[in-house]
Amino acid sequence: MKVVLTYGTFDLFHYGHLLLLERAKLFGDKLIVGLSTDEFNSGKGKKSFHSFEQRRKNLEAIRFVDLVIPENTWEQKIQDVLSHNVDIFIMGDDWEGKFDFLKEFCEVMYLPRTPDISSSLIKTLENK
Ligand code: C2G
Repeated sequence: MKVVLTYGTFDLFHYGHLLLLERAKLFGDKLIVGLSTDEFNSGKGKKSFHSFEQRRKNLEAIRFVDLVIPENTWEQKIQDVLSHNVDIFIMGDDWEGKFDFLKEFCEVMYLPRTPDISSSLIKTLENK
């Protein structure tokens, strides 16, 4: 049973998010998503449009997402990798290199982002 772990805000869920999750699941049998809480987001200087519960509902409806856990801090990743027996940690390549410290505990992969779509783009379109 290969376990894959990724993190994100997944606000205004879109095709780029879906393709990341779909590709991540291909590397294992179980995909765990660490979903940024509203409190953690405000710490990132991000205010998401959708609440944590709404963003979690979106993710839990996805066939290839097996478990959603809260992301409360930057520091929890090592603990999450160990407690969930994670084999592969995957993020989009806008994070290239940022999580290499996890290589001591699991494989680390960065996948190409899907171009031309983002939550912030959707927000600007919504304000038109
Ligand atoms: N993503 C993508 N293509 C896009 C937009 C996003 O592949 N067009 C990927 C990102 O690279 C990330 C995931 O989708 O791996 C979630 O993106 P965000 O919700 O923007 O996550 P972020 O705010 O980067 O938070 O501790 C890590 C953070 O929680 C990541």
